[in-house]
Amino acid sequence: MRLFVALAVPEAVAGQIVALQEMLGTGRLVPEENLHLTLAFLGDVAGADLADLDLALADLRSPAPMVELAGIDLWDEALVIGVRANPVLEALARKVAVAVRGVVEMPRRRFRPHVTLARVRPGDAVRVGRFLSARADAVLTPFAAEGFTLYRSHLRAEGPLYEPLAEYPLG
Ligand code: 2AM
Repeated sequence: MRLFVALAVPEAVAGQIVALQEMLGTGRLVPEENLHLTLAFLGDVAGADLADLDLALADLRSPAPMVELAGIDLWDEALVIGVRANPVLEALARKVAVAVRGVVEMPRRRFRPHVTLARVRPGDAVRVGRFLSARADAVLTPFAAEGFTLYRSHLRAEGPLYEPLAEYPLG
């Protein structure tokens, strides 16, 4: 099963992202219920490892990071909103990686915290350019992440379905 660990985006902030998506007016928008900040992408994990993964994540201790989404950028075909520098969040992502690697292999990748807003194509360039000129410096309301979630991603023709498997408290 395809798994990842992420922070859910609270409703009020998700609403601000939806307003940005409406301004963008092009691309494949990430549905509101799918908005998240990935802490670790595990890829394909055997079902037999799930219980150990759950125990390892449940053991993790971290303060609740204050997350401030700010600054929109285009990473290849992904339009993303970044995160203001955040040592607590970075330490949390490291702890998640250590917990996960105690159970399954996971590729080493630099943690670049972001929330993906939309996926765009070269044909969307004019609208994306206009949107970035107007809103690249967007700053959203900060939120305290009071927990993190282990998600299963079901890939479907109409877009992925993210199924929360377990939630772990922070703070
Ligand atoms: P993205 O938002 O930049 O697309 C579920 O797929 C989540 O895991 C997404 O947030 C995705 O990031 C992230 N992710 C990180 N590495 C990935 C990979 N190699 N393949 C798919 N998703 C990945």
